[in-house]
Amino acid sequence: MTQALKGVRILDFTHVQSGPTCTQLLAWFGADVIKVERPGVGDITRGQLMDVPNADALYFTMLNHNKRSITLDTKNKTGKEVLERLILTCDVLVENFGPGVLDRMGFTWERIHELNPTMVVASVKGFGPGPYEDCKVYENVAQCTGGSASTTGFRDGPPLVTGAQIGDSGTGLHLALGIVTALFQRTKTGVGQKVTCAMQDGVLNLARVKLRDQQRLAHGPLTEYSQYGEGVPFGDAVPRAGNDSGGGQPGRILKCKGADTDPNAYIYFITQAPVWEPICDIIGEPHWKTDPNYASPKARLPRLNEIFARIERWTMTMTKFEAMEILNKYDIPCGPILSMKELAEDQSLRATGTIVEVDHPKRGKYLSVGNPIKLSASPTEVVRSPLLGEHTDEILADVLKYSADEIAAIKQSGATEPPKKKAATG
Ligand code: CAO
Repeated sequence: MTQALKGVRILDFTHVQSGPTCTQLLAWFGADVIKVERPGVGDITRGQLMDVPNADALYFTMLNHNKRSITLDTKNKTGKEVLERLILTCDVLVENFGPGVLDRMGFTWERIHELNPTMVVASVKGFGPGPYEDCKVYENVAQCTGGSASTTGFRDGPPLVTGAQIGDSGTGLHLALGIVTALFQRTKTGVGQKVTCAMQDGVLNLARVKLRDQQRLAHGPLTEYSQYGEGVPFGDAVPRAGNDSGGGQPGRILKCKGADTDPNAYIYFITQAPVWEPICDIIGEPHWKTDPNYASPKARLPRLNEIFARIERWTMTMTKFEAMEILNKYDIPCGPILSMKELAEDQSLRATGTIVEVDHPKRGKYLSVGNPIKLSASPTEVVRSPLLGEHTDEILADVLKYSADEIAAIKQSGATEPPKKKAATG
């Protein structure tokens, strides 16, 4: 079976997380992704949070599967010429350098478009045009400036960032969609275009329900937020809502058996209106089905703290998995809080390829998240990340069609290798 993006060649000029997430997805769909890295250094994540000496860190390996690596000093004259040839040969250039870096290298959009009018040029930046466009940005900055942090956490605590990398991986995902959309448009127009995703915009897109609530505030209190039932007045901005559900069906995280010692012995419980009657029966409050103070969703809103406290008395009598089993029988939406350990050991995630075991020549076996997007006619096989410059020779020869003499000259120029340290004299 062939893969969806087979035949598409990507010049992967990305580093750290946001860009590499995007190009890894494209590689998983079959694109030939050529990662360009600085000689001797490579993507900084190769050496960040290292756990095995002299082996690429998991930070790198888990974001760069199915790619080839070429080392190239793009500030070197010959290196620039090689980069130009790559631009002529590839369909897409993806980058997430700091603002202005590509321009300073001499590769403005105009220059790239002139070299290869069919090329799609895709960029992640921290911010779009405006007061912050020149700023460098990492994950948590994006979470804070995109509306996530101000709406995450508890009302009486500080803003919180989330563990899910919505700024980096979230924006990489947005960028991947932009790229395949631009490639699709190219099949009709024959020309490339610029694709840009700002991390602030990506986070705001993921936090759009909170912009919904910001506007609802103008018309009255947010009745599904706990603070409404607690009689705490709302200010002029959307407050943090703890674990309240972000939707129209109230929900909370509730303790289960063992929560005193196990930090993850909790379940998310949603009191979806159509299953209110079975909820009342299960927790032992059958009269709530008809009591006007509890029978309708509207009547329940000011009493959510009391209702969830009662449900928690029930969930605390069993484990999160036992609770889930009972609740699922009645189609009551719920979800155990799964630890990373539990996810790593989950056999069904292994079976679907969402968690994969990968073998690496320097670090041995490790777990990674595989392709979360399943295409029935484009299977993904996760292949280990490349060593730094592992494919330099084959890319120069097979992709860029340099002769053996030309390759020797490129190497001689220092374009693909770090400068040699001068031998000590005297
Ligand atoms: N050969 C020669 N030089 C190279 C090179 C290569 N192959 N690859 C990169 N460089 C050089 C660049 O030319 C640049 O040099 P100048 O500053 O002299 O022009 C230099 O490396 C640094 O690039 P940078 O600004 O992208 O890197 P940084 O470590 O200072 O900043 C980051 C990192 C992530 C903050 C910044 O790249 C950024 O803001 N990116 C956009 C937003 C983003 O994607 N953030 C998420 C990152 S994941 O958390």
